[in-house]
Amino acid sequence: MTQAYEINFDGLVGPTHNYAGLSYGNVASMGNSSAVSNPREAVKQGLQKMYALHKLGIPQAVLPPLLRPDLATLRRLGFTGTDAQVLNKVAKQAPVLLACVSSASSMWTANACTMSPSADSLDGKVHFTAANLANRFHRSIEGPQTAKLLRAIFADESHFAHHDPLPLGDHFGDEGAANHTRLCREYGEPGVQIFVYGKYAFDPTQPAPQKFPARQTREASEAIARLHQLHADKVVFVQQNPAVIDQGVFHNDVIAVGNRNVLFFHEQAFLDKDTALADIRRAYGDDELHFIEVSSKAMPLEDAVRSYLFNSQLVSLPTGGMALIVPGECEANPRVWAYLQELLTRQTPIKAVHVFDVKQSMRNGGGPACLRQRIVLTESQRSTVSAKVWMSDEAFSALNAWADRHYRESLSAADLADPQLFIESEQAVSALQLLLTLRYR
Ligand code: SUG
Repeated sequence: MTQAYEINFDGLVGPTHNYAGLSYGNVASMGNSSAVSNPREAVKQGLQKMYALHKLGIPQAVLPPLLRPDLATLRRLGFTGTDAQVLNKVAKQAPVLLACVSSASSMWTANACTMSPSADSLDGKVHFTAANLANRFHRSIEGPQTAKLLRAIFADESHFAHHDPLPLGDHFGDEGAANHTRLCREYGEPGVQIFVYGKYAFDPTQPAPQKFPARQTREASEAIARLHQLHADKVVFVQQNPAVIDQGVFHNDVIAVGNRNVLFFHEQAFLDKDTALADIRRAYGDDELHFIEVSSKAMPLEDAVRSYLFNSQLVSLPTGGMALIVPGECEANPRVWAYLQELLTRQTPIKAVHVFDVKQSMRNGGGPACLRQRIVLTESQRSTVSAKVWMSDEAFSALNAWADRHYRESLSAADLADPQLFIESEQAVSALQLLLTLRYR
């Protein structure tokens, strides 16, 4: 086995971070529609979390934001004139489109792609499929841009295989790693990949949510497993419980998280839990495997969704054991906090809980786990990445200074039409490209 590391690539929150209520089925996004945001605080909250994990000895890197507002999309939709005229027209004629092309949603890099480590793929390459995010228009424009960004960072074709986003449309709706978990003994060993889907696209007789959308289809998950050349006996497909989607669990990572030999999940997460766990156990083999199941009695679904307990990052500590990286909302909820204290007294690999304030992102339904994409690389794969994406003392202070220079402290819906905001965003992205020595637009 070649040793490999799991690196958290966190999304840097973009300068247009705002609350527009764009995600039907995501209770935080729906509830905070038209609140005033603070983009500078948002990016700094993310940086604090990244830096703290780096200090804990956990490999950490950044993924830069996509440029917003995305004027090219507005021009495709028929808005003409100078940049300022385009913004003025869309603000008057279709403000919801302005909100869509202004969303800083690329910050939730769990949705950027699905990544498979080289140990799992028949051709021995690291595979990436940028997510098409077909279900939400504001997110669907990310896919091709994210694919370009990933190709720019992981450029060495002898190590990395990139796949275009799946065809757009409901049938192949794909939300990336938010519905994908990998279990393994060591990161460099072959692992089990669990693909969680919300519905079958081509078979309407199968169970599906009634109220809110199922963003990931079984057919999309199967396509990714094929593209990534995964061994059939190491892949498990599991249907998410449609009833929890209808209660606001719009991605599986809102109700389950896995790392190495631990799967931490809510009792109601899966449609057929017993079969799911048996399939995972079979694919994993005989080694020690921990299923940490949280009952509805211990944790009503509503508390889980509001606190984002399961949107924690579950990370391996260099000192041994694992830590849960939870949002402040978990500490603020007495039931959730008591549960976490009790969990730490049990004989499980989870030995610590660290709390972070990522409220700016949480108000749009993005917790700690949404903000990061996990990428498993060997040392030789990692050495091919020439961009300065790695977290360090120097990077932390340079990125904070960059945010101070380029980010506003307040943004409302009305501000999105300001042509100056577009200019500021372009300047921020250009400066960041220089800082990271990375061209991605
Ligand atoms: O896709 N929210 C994002 C949150 C993504 C969370 N990611 C994971 N669970 N992995 C979404 O719903 C809200 C934007 C707004 O309403 O302004 C938004 O896009």
